[in-house]
Amino acid sequence: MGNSKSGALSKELLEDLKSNTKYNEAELCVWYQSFLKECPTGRITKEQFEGIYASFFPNADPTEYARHVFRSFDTNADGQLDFKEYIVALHLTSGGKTLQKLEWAFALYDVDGNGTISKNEIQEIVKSIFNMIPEEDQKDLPEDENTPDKRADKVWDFFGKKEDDKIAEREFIQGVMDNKDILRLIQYDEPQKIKDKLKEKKQ
Ligand SMILES: [Ca+2]
Ligand SMILES: [Ca+2]
Repeated sequence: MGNSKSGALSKELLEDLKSNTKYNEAELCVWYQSFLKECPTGRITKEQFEGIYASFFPNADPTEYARHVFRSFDTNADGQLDFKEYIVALHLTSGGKTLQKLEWAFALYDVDGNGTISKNEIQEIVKSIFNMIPEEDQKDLPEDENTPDKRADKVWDFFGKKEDDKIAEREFIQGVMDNKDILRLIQYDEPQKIKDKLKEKKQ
């Protein structure tokens, strides 16, 4: 514990992060120093986290989505992200292994954390994703997935579920691996949009 106050990573945490993420010791130490610079307390609060998202999406409302993402990264549910949770988040959102990413996606969609996903939970997350899509862009979405409810229906149909059914983690991961459309529907596909916008600007 004393180590964290002196600005160095404990050996234990370092070993843990080395084996669970793609980062090596040198990288982790650099991340840690910049983390402490940004967050001298060694913790990121929910408000700070929402602020980061807000700065990325000035034309939309990412608050709800940021809240869900924060919850999915706050594995010990203490309302703050410590360095370990932060690094795991970084790892997952920037090219972690597929299985790890899908486990995280499951945690994101399992809003109440009871181990299964209901249709309501799909609707809730999809709705928060829609809030991040500027209205003018929502008009370009395919007819059968241009509202949160339609999109949730589509996901639910892909899984072959009835209204009150639930999706367990293994089934969720398998389904997403087997069907690229599900993956597309459950995530926010900002990259393509940004690419398109940049293309438009160049022309
Ligand atoms: Ca935490
Ligand atoms: Ca649930």
